[in-house]
Amino acid sequence: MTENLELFPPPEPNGRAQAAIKIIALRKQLNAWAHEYYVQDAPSVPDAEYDRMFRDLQALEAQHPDLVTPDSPTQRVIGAVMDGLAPVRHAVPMLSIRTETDTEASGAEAFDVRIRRELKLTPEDPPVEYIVEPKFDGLAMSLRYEHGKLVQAATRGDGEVGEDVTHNIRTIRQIPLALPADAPPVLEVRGEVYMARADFDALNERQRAQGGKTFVNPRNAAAGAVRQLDSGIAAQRPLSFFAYGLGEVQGAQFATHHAVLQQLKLWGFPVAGQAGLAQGATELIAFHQRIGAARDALPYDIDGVVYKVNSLALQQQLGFVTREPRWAVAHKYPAQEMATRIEAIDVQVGRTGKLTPVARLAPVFVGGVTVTNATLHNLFEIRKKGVRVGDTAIVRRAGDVIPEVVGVVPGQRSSYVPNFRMPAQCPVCGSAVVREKGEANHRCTGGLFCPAQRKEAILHFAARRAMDVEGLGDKLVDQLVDQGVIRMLPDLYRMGLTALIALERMAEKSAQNVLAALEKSKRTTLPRFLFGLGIRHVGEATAKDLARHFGSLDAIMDATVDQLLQVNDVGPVVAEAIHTFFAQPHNREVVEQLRACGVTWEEGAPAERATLPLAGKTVVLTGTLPTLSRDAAKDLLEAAGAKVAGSVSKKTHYVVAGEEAGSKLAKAQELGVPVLDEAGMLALLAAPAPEGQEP
Ligand code: I6G
Repeated sequence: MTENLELFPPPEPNGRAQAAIKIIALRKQLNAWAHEYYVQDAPSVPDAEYDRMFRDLQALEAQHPDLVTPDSPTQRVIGAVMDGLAPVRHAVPMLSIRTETDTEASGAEAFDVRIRRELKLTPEDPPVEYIVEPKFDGLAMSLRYEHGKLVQAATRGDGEVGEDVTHNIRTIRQIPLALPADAPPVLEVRGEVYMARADFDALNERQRAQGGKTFVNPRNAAAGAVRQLDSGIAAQRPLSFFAYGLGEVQGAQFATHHAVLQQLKLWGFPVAGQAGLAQGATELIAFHQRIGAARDALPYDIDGVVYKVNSLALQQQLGFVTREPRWAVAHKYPAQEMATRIEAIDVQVGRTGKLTPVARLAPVFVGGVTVTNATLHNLFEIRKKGVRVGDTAIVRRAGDVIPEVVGVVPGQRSSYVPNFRMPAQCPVCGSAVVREKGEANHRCTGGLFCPAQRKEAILHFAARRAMDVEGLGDKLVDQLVDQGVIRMLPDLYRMGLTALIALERMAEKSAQNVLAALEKSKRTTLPRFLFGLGIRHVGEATAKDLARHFGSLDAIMDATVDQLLQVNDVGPVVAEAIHTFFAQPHNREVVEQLRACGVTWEEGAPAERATLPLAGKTVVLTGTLPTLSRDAAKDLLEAAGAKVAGSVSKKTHYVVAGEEAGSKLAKAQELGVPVLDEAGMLALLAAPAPEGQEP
């Protein structure tokens, strides 16, 4: 930017001619950068640099209002609010395109057969050359440039007469307001205005946050934006554009559609990167399949591909049937959105206890499969979308994503239907259902008891940082639960060798190892056990704080919310979650049974934090210690009241360093933080609590 500023120094007073030259240069540079950013997706300068130059241009134009022209990058949002959209007669009609509804490969073959027949080609003649482009799910648009300046943007309308939406289309950064000098004096560019999926999601998110209307799909959002009367609103709806053809052109000629696309690219228009040439039906089919396979990964929605005869002379020879060109066809993919009736709304309980309302649908073919269920996400989504049983819903299924109800067709309800309500009890286990403040999801509080959550609960309980049962992975847990060997957590400690060996691919030796690991896990610590119970919001650190504060499990189980709030770092949400968990009789029952199976830990008296030897001290571990694992050292330090941190600062009290300690050791030495080895750390742990010394 410094260089550019030197190129364009501030204007001298009254230097109108000089200002005009600078304005032109600034616009040229800004347009080039905008093209790199919005069309090529390859910016060469940071945004801040663009913004600074943009402000320079604004300042210059403010000093010389007579030099402001509509094609200046400062003039994209013109600020005027229209009374209505004026009709525009297209100089060359905007055609529609024939659709090949056969979504299978034969759709491409049928098109090729028709073309060859029309051109009277014999089987001996070479394959016809086609061009293939993705078909965007957006709105057709015609952009008219006169002497290189955008003068009008119009919708398709009925093909003859569309609507003037220039004020909104100017806000689309991918659309050039001015063309290079070699552009013909009259040029109409035809293409599709659309909204990228990420922009659509962000827009809906913003609308939701502001309590505004959300949109069912990117196409509807784009259509709404294009037809706004106020360009200020349209500017906030992020639209994109792809060019795919020409309308009226004076002063330029082309031999092929491929050449048209190449030239459009050179004039600064975005052209679909997937477009390409295909020789004959076989290559059309390959294209259809290749773009179809990439469809879900594209950042925008496409509903098919368009095949066109590449030679413009052949296009002319083929001509039109009514309003459709014979030389082009849209070959569709299976629709990703379809309308169907909602027969019922059920509630499913997920592995983590989340309750998900699911719409039971009249079967509908969407996204290539027959769909009978679609997620409604949560109660708030249902309310927002206004979904009720009996409604005609729009169901979306894209790729492998779970089908979802994106909205309902308005005005179809003939009688009163009550609003859907979330059940107060879990439909699987009957435990209380709760929704925490500020959360959208309802959850079952059944935890360990709820069959829907069983597998997840077992895996969490057995995890390394919890009970550390080696060898109890998800495949084994799947089998144990599916075969009914384990119904609740304590069954883990009750199953025998015979039940394990009976499982698929379980050798006796492996079964013995699993049982040995389970036996070993019985001797544990209170924090590990507490963490292993999977109480919502109780992570390792909270489990440690709870154990330290209360000393025994019974004290924690019987604590009131107020007592729980006394614990370090426990706030109202966490206290409530712990209290609700232990208020469920079945959760207490699980705990008792685990104890009865021999799970033990050492309990202590409620700790006075200040009497712990390392109370108030921050320690950093680095390198490999000779006998203790990192986790074991951390457990010991935390049990002694220390806070174990990840990085060294002036506030660190000790660094415990083992072999191959790196930068943390160097930092400690640099800051003069005391460095201990493992023996030094153990000695420190054994020492009485030091009083009030700071490093
Ligand atoms: O509606 C359309 C979408 C895409 C088209 C089209 C297209 O090409 C990629 N091409 C033509 C020639 C027409 N409509 C009429």
